[in-house]
Amino acid sequence: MARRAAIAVSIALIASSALTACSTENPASGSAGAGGGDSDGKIVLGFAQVGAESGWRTANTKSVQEAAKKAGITLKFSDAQQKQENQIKAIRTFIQQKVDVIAFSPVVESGWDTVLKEAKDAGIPVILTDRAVDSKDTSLYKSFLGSDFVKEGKSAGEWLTAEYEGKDAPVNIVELQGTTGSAPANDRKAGFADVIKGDDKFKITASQTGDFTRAKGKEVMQAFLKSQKDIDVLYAHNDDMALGAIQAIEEAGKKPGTDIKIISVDGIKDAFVAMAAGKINVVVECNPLLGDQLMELTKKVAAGESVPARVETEEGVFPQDKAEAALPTRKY
Ligand code: GZL
Repeated sequence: MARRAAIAVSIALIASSALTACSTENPASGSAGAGGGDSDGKIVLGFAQVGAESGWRTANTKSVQEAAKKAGITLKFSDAQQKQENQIKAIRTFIQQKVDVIAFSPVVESGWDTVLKEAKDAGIPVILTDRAVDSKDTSLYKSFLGSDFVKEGKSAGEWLTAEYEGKDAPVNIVELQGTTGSAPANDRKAGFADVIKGDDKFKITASQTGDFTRAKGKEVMQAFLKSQKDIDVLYAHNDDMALGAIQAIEEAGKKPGTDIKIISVDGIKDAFVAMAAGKINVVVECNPLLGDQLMELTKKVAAGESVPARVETEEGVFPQDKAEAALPTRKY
């Protein structure tokens, strides 16, 4: 009996947290806009965030919230806890509330046409931030603001081919993929594979999702260490999975960055600290600080002005020897 009661309580808790997580309001926000701004004439932006899975995501959320305040835009913010159904629910809520603009980072690439058509039919412009959708109908959104993930994957591959230039021995690679079906996971995998396919000494011997989290990254790396005879390189689609993998590698008595070279993506501070300690060999930057650019685009689409179909962010590649010097200026 007690067990059944405990299960009932935990289900209720999960359900209530999912609901509250879907519609947190920015304290600064007034009542919702009716498509013409809120009660004090401010633009109302509905933002459906992926979740809080990584350091990158936390920095991205902070950037959006701070930029909205600075721009005098009323932000209605939802955290989907990495579930597409929660993001769709949040977008539908924003439509009912008649916000002026909707922006979101699609947790996965597919399955958005229906809800984006509902927003279009309601006359609410949509801006994609960070991640893209695979919809053929590009009239469903006004602009995409974010990174070129294929380029990030290629940069990761280019570092590896340069690192092993002139060597013939096989290079066994394990890959920690991002969230299954997400644009960054699909594209970082494709870009990396495209570069290394030119030299058959490079072999990806195992590749599995770590869902962009430290915990899952550690768990999958533990499995790789058990199932793979030799691992020369880890390619992690984000820093949080790389940092989780470092724990697994050290617990297995190996030296991350030396016994197993590590290539990572994002560029959060913790990754720079690990790089400075010699545990990560290179980080491909992916800029989460999209808030100000998003607010500029929001103002333009709210005023019915035309905006570029794609706004790409500036990013760099940081090899280990650059980490120490770069650390003091890292903004996330
Ligand atoms: C990339 C972003 C990814 C980051 C991860 O733009 O969508 O999601 O690389 C984050 O850290 O979880």
